[in-house]
Amino acid sequence: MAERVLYGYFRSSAAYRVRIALNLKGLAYQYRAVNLLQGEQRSAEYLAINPHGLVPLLDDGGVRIAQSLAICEYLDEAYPDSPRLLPADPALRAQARSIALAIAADIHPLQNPRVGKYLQGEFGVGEEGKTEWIRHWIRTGLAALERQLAESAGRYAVGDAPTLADVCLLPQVFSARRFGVDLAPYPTIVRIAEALEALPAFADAHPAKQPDAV
Ligand SMILES: N[C@@H](CCC(=O)N[C@@H](CS)C(=O)NCC(=O)O)C(=O)O
Repeated sequence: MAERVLYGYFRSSAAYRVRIALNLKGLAYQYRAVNLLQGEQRSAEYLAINPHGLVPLLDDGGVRIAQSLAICEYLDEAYPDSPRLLPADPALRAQARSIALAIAADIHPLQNPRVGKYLQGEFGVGEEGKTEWIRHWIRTGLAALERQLAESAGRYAVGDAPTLADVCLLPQVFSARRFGVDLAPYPTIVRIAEALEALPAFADAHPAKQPDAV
C-alpha cells in the first residue's frame, strides 16, 4: 500500500487541522515532525518538498499537497466514501468554507511564528508586544465568528456533524488558549469546542498527543 506521510509540528494549528481531517476520514498516516523552533521548515531538505517553508504538507502516495484547506478538500474528493468534511448542500458547504477561511486566511496568518519574528527583528517589538498583537487579531476574529456562529451553528459549527469549519475552529481555540486569550466573551465557540473535544478524531489530534510534543 502507498505511504501517506504528514509533515507537521505538534503545536502548528494548520497541521492540527489536517490531523483532525485524516482522523475524521479514518485515514492512517505516518507523522514526520518538522521542528519549527529549530528552523527545520527552512532546511534545504524541507524546502525541496515545500518551497513555502510551512507545515503542513501531505504526501499521499506521491501526491504532495501544501496548504491545510487544500489538503482537506483533496481528502474529501479522493476519499468520498468516508465521512464528508464539506456538506453536500451548497449553502451549508459555503458556510463551512466561510468559517474555515475566516480562521485560515484572516486570523491564523497573523499569529504565525515568521510574522512575530519579523515584527521583533524589523520593528523592535518586544515579546509582550508580539503576544498582544497575536491576542488582538485572535480576539477580533473570534468576536466576529461568535456572532456568525450564534446565528447559524447546530451542535457543531455547521449543523450536527463535524465539517471543515470545525476542523479549523478547534485548533484556533487551542491557539487562543495558548496565547492567553480570555474565551468568556465567546460562549458559542466554547460550547462547540467542548463538543468537538469529546470526539476521538479531534481528541487524538491534540498537540499534546503528538510524538514531537514537548
Ligand atoms: N495557510 C497555511 C498556513 C501554514 C502555516 O502558516 N504554518 C505555520 C505553522 S501553523 C508554519 O509552518 N510556520 C513556520 C514559520 O512561521 O516559520 C495552511 O493552512 O497550511
